[in-house]
Amino acid sequence: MLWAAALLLFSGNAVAERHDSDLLSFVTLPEVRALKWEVEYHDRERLAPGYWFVAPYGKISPDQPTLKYQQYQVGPYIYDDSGVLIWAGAPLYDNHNVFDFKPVYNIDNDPYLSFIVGWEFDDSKKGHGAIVNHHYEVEKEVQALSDVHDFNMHEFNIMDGGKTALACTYRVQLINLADFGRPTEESYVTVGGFVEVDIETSKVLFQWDSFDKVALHESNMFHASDHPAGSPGWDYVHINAVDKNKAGDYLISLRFTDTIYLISGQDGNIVWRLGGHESDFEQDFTFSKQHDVKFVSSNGTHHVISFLNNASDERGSDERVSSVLFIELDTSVVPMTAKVIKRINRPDSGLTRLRGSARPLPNGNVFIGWSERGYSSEHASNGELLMTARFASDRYSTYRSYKGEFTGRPTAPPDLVASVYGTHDEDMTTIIHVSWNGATDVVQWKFYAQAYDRGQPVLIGTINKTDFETMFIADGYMDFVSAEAIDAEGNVMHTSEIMRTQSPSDWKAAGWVGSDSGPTYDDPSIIVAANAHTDSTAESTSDEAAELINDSTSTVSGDHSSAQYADAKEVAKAVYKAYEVIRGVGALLIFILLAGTLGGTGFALWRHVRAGHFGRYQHVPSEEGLPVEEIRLTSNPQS
Ligand SMILES: *[C@@H]1O[C@H](CO)[C@@H](O)[C@H](O)[C@H]1NC(C)=O
Ligand SMILES: *[C@@H]1O[C@H](CO)[C@@H](O)[C@H](O)[C@H]1NC(C)=O
Ligand SMILES: *[C@@H]1O[C@H](CO)[C@@H](O)[C@H](O)[C@H]1NC(C)=O
Ligand SMILES: CC(=O)N[C@H]1CO[C@H](CO)[C@@H](O)[C@@H]1O
Repeated sequence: MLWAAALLLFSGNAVAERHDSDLLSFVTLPEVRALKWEVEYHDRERLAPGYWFVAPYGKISPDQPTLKYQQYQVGPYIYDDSGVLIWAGAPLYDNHNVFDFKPVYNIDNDPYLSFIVGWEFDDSKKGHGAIVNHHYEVEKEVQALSDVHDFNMHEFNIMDGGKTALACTYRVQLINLADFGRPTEESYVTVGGFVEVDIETSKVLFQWDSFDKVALHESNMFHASDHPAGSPGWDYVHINAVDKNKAGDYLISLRFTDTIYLISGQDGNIVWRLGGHESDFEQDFTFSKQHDVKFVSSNGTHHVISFLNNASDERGSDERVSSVLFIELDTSVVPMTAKVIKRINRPDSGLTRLRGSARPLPNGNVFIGWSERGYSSEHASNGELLMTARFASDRYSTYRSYKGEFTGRPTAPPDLVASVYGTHDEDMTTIIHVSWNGATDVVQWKFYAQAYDRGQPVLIGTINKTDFETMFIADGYMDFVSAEAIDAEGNVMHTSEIMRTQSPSDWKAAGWVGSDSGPTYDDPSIIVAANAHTDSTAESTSDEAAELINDSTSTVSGDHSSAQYADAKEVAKAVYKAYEVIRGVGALLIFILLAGTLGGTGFALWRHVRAGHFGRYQHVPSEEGLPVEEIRLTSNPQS
């Protein structure tokens, strides 16, 4: 009894530690275990077009590398708004934590992706900002500044034209405590600031920090009675966002002063403060511990800004629910005014203690990342809730989440895996899985097979793309399989490599009851033609050519004629074997002679196939492949 209970307890723990039902898995990309989503739609029709951009991580500080094999889970990921995976970006930076992963539209006419790559576990690398193009190639890496301990994880904000970027900085300094009435004492503090850097050279063009601008008493984190600290000291302001308007002034968020500041791009002075102890505005609302402060619009006198009012942090809560606020600031009046023009509360009435993001979308909707467990929501412009989503896993979070349109065109070809099953030559089935990591608008997949390595690829099926990975079931034993990704206009976007079909290593042991030598590949053109014929027998029983293949076993009723089908396969194999011989000798003439001696049934069928169903299947050009069909036609003495 006791040991049974102990066993139960033990197995329960083991399951809890190892469970992976919250992760996706793919035949084509077994190394990727991307997170699953739980999505709830309230009004799907009104969602903005676009994809989700998230960067899941387990914990912010990087893990020590291990020699054990690890699958890809952590890093930049794109999903569509049903939670279907579009791009698993973890391999790009080998499972490194990345932050602030988002689509970027202000560089040139193409969309880009930007994110912050986290620091190395042993601090050997400080992390960097990365810009990736729509082929998923790294275009730029902006390095951390030498005097900060890492490339800060909060912000990598690319300015119009893509020449410069804004980033937050943290730096350790010794400060005199005169502001706390203790002029004879000193403490270490971590000052918060930001830089505008040249993306090409990582050179600093503008630098600001709180050291001589924001006094200690503005902080809600440290107080006049606190003991002085050694390095790295008091994190007294905690900068977590920076943006810039057309006038060249910077908008920053200091989380531990509960204040948003406008910093002059001319001289670095504080132009105004919103919130905190020293707000310059008459305001009809409060906020605290805010995140992701951004300009929505800004002219000389009026600004609209958005931010996440988490109203909460690790130590406690100031409000019962976190919210996103859109605030209109009028700086042309005295006193200046700040008014809430939109407030969107967290849909589950929860509190976002850490992190988060909020962005208006082009159609007026608002997309919000509440961070923990990837919890995100989309709202209509009036705040109405349209959708919520979160990771199925409670083991991951994302610092921010974004939505936006994006066209991904990976340079790497689609990945394809094929395998074959069956017990007899007549019941062989080939299962094909295909995916194309990062491709955004594949509409269909076209599948091809070849009769032998240099054979002509024959179209064996066209199906709609259904998920990240699409499965296709092909009749017969297809080998040398490939797939084309097709866009909405029917254009070929890319073609996979030609893959050999995986088969059981011991057919007999696996249940094979056919010939001792095991199954042989089918010629795809014959299978396709035979299927096309049997599919259409019902409609065209009067077809003159059909008589030629009429034998005593065939049924006139038009159901799937297994005899014809088996014949077709026989012919396929005969032709295939003949061709194998030809290839060995290398003489077309011999092939013609050999082919001429093949059974009349085969040729009758062949002629029927060509006559009655020309155009039912197609070929794609092959570099090396001989045009098999044409050779056979020429070889037919009756045609
Ligand atoms: C700025 O925007 C406000 C509100 O839209 C408008 O009333 C004001 O005239 C604008 N000022 C300038 C200088 O364009
Ligand atoms: C494939 O997609 C097209 C376009 O969306 C649709 O009309 C068609 O019914 C789909 N075919 C299947 C088999 O689902
Ligand atoms: C096939 O042959 C049978 C028996 O000889 C005959 O009754 C039938 O009409 C033929 N069917 C066709 C399609 O010619
Ligand atoms: C509405 C509300 O409770 N706002 C609070 C936000 O946080 C600040 C600072 O912590 C509080 O002073 C406000 O009361």
